[in-house]
Amino acid sequence: MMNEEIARIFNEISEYLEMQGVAFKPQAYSRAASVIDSLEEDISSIYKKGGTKALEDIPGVGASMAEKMEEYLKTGKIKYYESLKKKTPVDLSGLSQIEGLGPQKIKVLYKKLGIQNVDDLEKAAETGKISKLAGFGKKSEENILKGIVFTKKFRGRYILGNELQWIESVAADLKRLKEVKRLDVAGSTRRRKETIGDLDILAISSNPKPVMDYFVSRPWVIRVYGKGEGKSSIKAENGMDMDLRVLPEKSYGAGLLYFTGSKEHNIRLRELAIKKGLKLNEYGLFRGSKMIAGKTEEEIYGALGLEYVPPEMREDTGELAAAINHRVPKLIDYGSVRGDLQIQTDWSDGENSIEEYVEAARKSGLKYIAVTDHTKSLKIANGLDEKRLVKQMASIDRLNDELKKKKIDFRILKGAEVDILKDGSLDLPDKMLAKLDIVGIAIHSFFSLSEKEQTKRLIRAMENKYSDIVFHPTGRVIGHREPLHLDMAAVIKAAKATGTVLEIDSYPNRLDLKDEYVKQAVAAGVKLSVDSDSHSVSHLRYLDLGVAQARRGWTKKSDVVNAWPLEKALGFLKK
Ligand code: DGT
Ligand code: CA
Ligand code: CA
Ligand code: ZN
Repeated sequence: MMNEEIARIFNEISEYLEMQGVAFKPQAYSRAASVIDSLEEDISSIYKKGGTKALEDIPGVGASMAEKMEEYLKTGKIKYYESLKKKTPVDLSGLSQIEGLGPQKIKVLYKKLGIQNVDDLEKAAETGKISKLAGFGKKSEENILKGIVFTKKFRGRYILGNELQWIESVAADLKRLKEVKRLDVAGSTRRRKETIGDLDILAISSNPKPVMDYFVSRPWVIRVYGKGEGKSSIKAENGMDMDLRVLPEKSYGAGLLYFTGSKEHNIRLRELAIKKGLKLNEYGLFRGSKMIAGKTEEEIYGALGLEYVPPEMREDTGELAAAINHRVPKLIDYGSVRGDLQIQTDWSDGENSIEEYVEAARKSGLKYIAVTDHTKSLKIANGLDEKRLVKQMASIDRLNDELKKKKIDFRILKGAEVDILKDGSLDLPDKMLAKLDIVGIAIHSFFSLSEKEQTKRLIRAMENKYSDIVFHPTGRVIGHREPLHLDMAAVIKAAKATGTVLEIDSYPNRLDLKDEYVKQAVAAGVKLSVDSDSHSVSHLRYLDLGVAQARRGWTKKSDVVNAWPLEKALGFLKK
């Protein structure tokens, strides 16, 4: 919203002025910023009603600030701010997040060492340059390094799957209040983006005060940035920032649409509205001053002549064209995976026995699982050689017999996560592979081969007639390991040609394939599997994260082999 944006700019102006050693003015700007940020009414509507005079009525806002706000509303820019930025081109908001670094110190670091951003800062601290500056010393250099680590860990983005349970418990806690009529977590969380920055929570309530009182006084709140009846902002103990906004029921759909984003999707929608002579904002869809839609998202999409777009698709990757033509795919539903095709047990590096997995999988509604322990080359994971695999297969036969005798509708498939060796050959001989129900193939070594070599290696492995599924195809680990160098277009083409399934690994820091490749694979007619890659029964719950990634890649149920009944899935895999 406009208010937040102006508050952010005023805060930065304050910091720039402080860097220059200007007296009083920095405090004035930062005071005004915090008032503006906690205002109920949007700056643009205040301005519309009473011009700069009305803006001056805002506590702490003087004539020159009101002028700058007017300039921003009219041009989207504040020249004064731009010139301050040019004079000292440093990433102020990034640097001032580091504990103990204020504008004065940032200025010295820039003037003496040319430090413009956190990366520069880290290099300088690591090479001992900061401790040599007057007023810094060894201790503060150490603290800067610690602060950088902390910032990267706590102020960076969060992996959605690691936070989702907690987020859902927070939402459930707030929903319990009798004053809350409806509550949703919007933003990137609702779009199920693999990483999230902050939380944007929306609610309907006719009595917001007790809701806000409750919100800011939760025991896990470590800082309250602002509290009002329309909006409150806090920092949680895990470092995550959170806004709660209370909206009127008649605007709730418009608010939900706006704060779900993505920003790019919003911009496209607004452009479309303008083309139709309408105006769309977070309060509703308007013709002139008459609101024609706003209560629900469906109503707004409908009034714009669009089919409803699920949140996971709202990334401006062609979804509006699909919605205009009423060709939005019917996405795979959450909870529709019937069998998990990648599970590691205590035969290799998993924590639980096959029996424990069967029990947990049945409880979570699955109809089949494939046991896919690692193979012998992966020594650190206690990979299975042929002898142990034969033994495991016999024990799976016994367990399946028991299930049958008890008339339990559940099947355990014999499988393996077969290591792909450097040359693209597989870690088990064909005569072993022939005995398995599910042959998953995966790269766990030689991560840095060139794109040409790595692509050739993977495609050669896919061409083995026993290969069924490529597990975690690109090998990335979010925030930890870059993806393999692969020509994904060639891999997708080979998957289609060989009938090999590509996996969406649902593990929170993998989500591999990622959304973009999922979309390309689906468009090419390649089939997918959504697996948990469980190393413990508690990981089975990640399957819906994989479904989310599938939805972000426009996947239908018919594209996902393990959303099908077992016989049909095996029919496809073994063909
Ligand atoms: P995040 O928090 O970085 O994971 O990503 P989001 O998508 O949750 O973004 P956030 O928290 O900055 O803002 C929440 C939503 O509000 C965003 O998805 C779309 C909307 N929004 C924010 N800023 C703008 C803007 O400047 N223009 C438009 N049209 N929408 C915006
Ligand atoms: Ca957000
Ligand atoms: Ca936000
Ligand atoms: Zn693996």
